[in-house]
Amino acid sequence: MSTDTIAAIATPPGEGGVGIVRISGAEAFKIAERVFRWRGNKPLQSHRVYFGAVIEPATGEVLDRALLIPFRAPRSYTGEDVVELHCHGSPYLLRRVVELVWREGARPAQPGEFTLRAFLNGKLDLAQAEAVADLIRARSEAQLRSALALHEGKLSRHAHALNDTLLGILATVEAHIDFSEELGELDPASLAPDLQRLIEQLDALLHSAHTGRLLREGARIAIVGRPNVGKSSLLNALLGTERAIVTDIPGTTRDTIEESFQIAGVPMVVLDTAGLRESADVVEQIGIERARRAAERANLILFVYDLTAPDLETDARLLHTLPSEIPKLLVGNKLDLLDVPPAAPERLASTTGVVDTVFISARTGTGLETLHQAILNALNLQRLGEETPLLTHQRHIHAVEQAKQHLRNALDSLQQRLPPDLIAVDLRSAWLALGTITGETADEALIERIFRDFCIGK
Ligand SMILES: Nc1nc2c(ncn2[C@@H]2O[C@H](COP(=O)(O)OP(=O)(O)OP(=O)(O)O)[C@@H](O)[C@H]2O)c(=O)[nH]1
Ligand SMILES: [Mg+2]
Repeated sequence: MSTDTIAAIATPPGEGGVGIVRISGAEAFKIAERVFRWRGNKPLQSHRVYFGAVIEPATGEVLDRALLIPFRAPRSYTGEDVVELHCHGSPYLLRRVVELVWREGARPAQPGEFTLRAFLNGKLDLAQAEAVADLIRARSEAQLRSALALHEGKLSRHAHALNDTLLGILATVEAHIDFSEELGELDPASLAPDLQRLIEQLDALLHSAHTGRLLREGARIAIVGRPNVGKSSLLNALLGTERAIVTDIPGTTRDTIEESFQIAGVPMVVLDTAGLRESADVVEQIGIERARRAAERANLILFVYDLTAPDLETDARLLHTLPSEIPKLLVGNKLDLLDVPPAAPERLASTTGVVDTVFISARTGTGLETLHQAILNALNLQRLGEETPLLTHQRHIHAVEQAKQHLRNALDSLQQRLPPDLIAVDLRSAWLALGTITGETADEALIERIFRDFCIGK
């Protein structure tokens, strides 16, 4: 590992109230003392804030009045000596300050290099380092919460515990290789249940991946149904604004409308589509085609029908033409116009993929809260962030899938009473795969790939 001193602007490009230049490495304090003048000029003490001036050491020219915070190793972000210069947030000024710091002996930091050093110094593991990038990119409450959980080490601890159990099993198997005479043959009945349980725990993790991905990318919800049932009204009600045109003319919506919103902090993208019907109108036909495509790419379909003018025959036919594998909520609309409670739409509800029925009035807002809950339930998001950590990264999903496959092989070999060294090979591969989550078993190429995606200054 290189231990030279690195420096970069840590705040985003553009003007801001404050801009930060970060320096990390053995020379950080020395460089800071050359480019910064403060009252008394006594040696810098860790974890204090100094008010002073950034100066050109050669000329004494003042570049900015600024704050300086020194962090002595190992109590810093990177685990090395770190100095932060909090200047005024002018891109030009920050450029001059960082160039001055480079001239005085630091070199420009690579993308993610501060966090890489934190990882190499044991301040963070790989999953936690990835969480730093997630935190920076979080755009909703739910993304923020899942990034914080990852950063705080929830997944790391879980992966670590699973790998510990795995090592225990491996130790038993290896003992049977080394001391086969004393210990006799490996007994499948004694090890199989432990292996089985591990596989189940990995399965539970993989199950959370679906939720994790929805959180990262936002769930796509398509509103579909016959013309005039109130799809655009529902879009407006969900968004709380008059985004889409609503009229009593069937066929009002032509093009698909896509908008972002959140339910309980979970990011969602909702799509309003053209009403589905046979149409001779070319523009409407194209709209209907787009509606079908929107439905095919959705995580959830809200199938809206009109409680006041039910045509269950046609609705059932339409429902059957939608992709059967995508979950659907039946949304009976215009509840405000009914004098009697609506009947359960059994004909429709029996269609494959229909998970629930909700009655609403898009006009008055009745039933919207129930619909929110039904959407979270249908997407399996209602028990967010409980015991099992969420797998939010493709890399972590892959690691768990690999580990599970190796454990399956090990279990097969065990049950077929194959030699213990064969079983040990699979157990070791599973351990290697699972350990890449925290980086315990990650190789250099993997580590480099992860930090390459970071921004400079992080
Ligand atoms: N009373 C009542 N009227 C509603 C409700 N929701 C929609 N409407 C009315 O139903 C008509 C159609 O509403 P839209 O939202 O345009 O229906 P749509 O499904 O988007 O129609 P297309 O875009 O033509 O497919 C309008 O006159 C709305 O005001 C409701 O909950 N109650
Ligand atoms: Mg519409």
